Amino acid sequence: MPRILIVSNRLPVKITGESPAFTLQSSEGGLATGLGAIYTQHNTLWLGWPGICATDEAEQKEIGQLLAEKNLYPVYLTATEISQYYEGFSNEILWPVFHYMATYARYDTQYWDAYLAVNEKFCAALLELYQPGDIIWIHDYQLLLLANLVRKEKPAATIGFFQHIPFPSFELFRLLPWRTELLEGILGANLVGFHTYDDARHFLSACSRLLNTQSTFSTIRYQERNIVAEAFPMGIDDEKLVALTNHLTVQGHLNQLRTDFNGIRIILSIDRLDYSKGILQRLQAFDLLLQQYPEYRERVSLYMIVVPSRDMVPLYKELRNEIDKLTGNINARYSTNRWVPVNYFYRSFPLEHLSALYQQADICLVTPVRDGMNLVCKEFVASRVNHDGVLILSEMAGASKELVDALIVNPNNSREICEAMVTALHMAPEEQYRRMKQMRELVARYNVHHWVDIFMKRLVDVTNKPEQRPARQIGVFTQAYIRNRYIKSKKRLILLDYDGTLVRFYSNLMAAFPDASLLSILEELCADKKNTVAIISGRQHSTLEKWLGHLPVHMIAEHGMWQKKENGDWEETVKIESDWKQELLPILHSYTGRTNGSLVEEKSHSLAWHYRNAEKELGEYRANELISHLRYFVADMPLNILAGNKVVEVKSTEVNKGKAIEPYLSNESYDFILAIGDDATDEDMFKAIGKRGISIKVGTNRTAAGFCVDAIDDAKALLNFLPARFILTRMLDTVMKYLPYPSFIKLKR
Ligand code: GDG
Repeated sequence: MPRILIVSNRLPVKITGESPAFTLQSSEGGLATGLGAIYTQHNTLWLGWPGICATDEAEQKEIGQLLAEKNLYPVYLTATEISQYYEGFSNEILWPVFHYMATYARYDTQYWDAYLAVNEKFCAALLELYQPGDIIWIHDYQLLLLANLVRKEKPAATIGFFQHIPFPSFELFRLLPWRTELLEGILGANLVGFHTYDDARHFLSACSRLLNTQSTFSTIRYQERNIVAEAFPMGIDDEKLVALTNHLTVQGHLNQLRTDFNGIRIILSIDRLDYSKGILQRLQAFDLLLQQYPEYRERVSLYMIVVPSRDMVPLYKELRNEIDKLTGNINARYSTNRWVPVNYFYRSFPLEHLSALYQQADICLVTPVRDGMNLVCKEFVASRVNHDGVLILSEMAGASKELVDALIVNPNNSREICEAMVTALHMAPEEQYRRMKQMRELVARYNVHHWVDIFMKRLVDVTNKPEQRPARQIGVFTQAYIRNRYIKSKKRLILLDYDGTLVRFYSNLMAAFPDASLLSILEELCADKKNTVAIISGRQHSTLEKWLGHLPVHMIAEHGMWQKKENGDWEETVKIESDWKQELLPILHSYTGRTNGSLVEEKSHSLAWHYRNAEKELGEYRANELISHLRYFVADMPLNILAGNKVVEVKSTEVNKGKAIEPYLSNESYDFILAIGDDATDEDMFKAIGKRGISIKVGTNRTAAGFCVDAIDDAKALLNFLPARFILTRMLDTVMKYLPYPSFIKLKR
């Protein structure tokens, strides 16, 4: 297991006390809570700012020792760096722009200089720790330049970058004066992760518009490297929260809350102090509730925790003042001797206290105006071990894409939030149970361990993927050489994909039957006793049989699931369970529901989502989203997700065209092997053949195949030409006989 070097602006601890008695405490905040749970369980070092500006060498040494015991390594920052890099560039420029509040941004060039300098400082500290083979995992918007700085020094390093806050749409991102540098910084990574598919899409779009990058699905081609950008929705340590519910201290807090609130229902709100969290709008909605529904006065209280954060930034100071004012105003208007409408706390609480609140609250009100993910809502769900309580969640939080059983609201619409509170206060226990059960399953399944595992697996996967050399275009001479090779050989194997290779795509799947010209090419090839011709397709076997069953061609259907035997019967070659199909079908159907013109095809051991008939842009957008969604969903299942030509297919890893042709390849007597295909599923076939045969990709030169042709007609022309008996072809053969093979066409015997 390689070492993982986590790098983030802050270490996941706070240093308290004074020299010589410093102590460490876990710190609040999404990143610390999420990764803090797992970093101790892996071979992991964590590099970051320890939260204090220790200038004294003795102090630094003492803190360094304390941290090193926990595999934590400090990067010390000066007060000016904190003010300009962290409070300035990160929180007065990047944070507002990335949270769609660009008017709050202050584009100060000094901030930029400090940002660059601190990223360089992190780079130097990281390189001191780095050993070849380590995996570097950089976190968040404070370190957008770091991946590329490291890449310049260590070109072969494995670097992942995860952004915890949203990535804005291009129209917002382009406002940044340093937009190009920032993108280039991120592109130093091999894998770039975001919480939601929309964030990943915005990033891909910014790269393509500002840097002119090419991207296919989630892979960006930039400066001769591939960078993958995908969604990895972050989870929480749900088991820890569940275990906490029985904790003695938590039970104590619970009893206290029950006594204090004695029948008064609690609406819970927990956030860091931040304008992106929609705290003021939430207070307005609560105010509206008390105005419009006086019957809730003395019956419902808002329990609002605001954790101090960035309070040195002027905007945050102002926000705090406004929250204080509005809370005071509500309390002044409605408080009675036995009831306070808003129980407001401007401080942080121990997790045990939060756990009690999560359990005791009737409603959790999470209404950020923008949030990368939001972990509070997931923590609330995990703590509801009795499957009760209602979550009201903003549609602007990344979590709303997953927790669809919450009451979803627009955080700027105080009337809607107010009505959602009323609905929640009246929600029947059965309905609460149904919604909470679904959400709990989801939170448990996609927990923080799952998040780390799949990010790491994907990082290793994308980093180790060999760079493909562009395939050679087949011209007249190459064609002639191939024919020469063909003529000289004694036993030939010709493997042909069907759709996109021999026939064009049709809107109607069943309209792609072979025309007379194709049938004649196949007949001609089959007529030669030296040839074994096999059609190897993702199509269902019944369809292939209907269209080509009368020809003496070998046939492999559903990427290898079915094979036609010598006696003409079809045989299911791989025996595997396909229970997973029932689990995935609803997901695929939900995409069909949202994408006019798309359809789901259920095969015996695979599922395909076709979007050929969908509006082009929408189809591609949804296909990417689906792939991203499925990749997360099937991470623990032995399934492959394939992006074909206008189709996304999920199938067992046991089945692919490479495996399907193994029995043929094990026959040593073939001295001429030719394979032609057009999409991702054919790549397995090309890889299996390797240098033993001639592989040809139709349509693109980014392939494992050795050669490529532009179009189906070129592939058919080649197949037509191989056995041709025209005078001219024969003359050409004679010439070719005396010319040596160029190296690229020499085949391994
Ligand atoms: C960023 C992104 C993304 C809160 N109060 C106390 C306390 N907390 C803990 C919560 C939760 C965490 O802080 C807050 O996490 P969020 O996700 O809600 O928000 P951010 O801090 O803004 O996090 C966000 C996240 O990164 C992860 O990627 O979800 O979108 O903005 O865990 O429990 N913890 C303790 N006392 C408190 O009073 N102990």
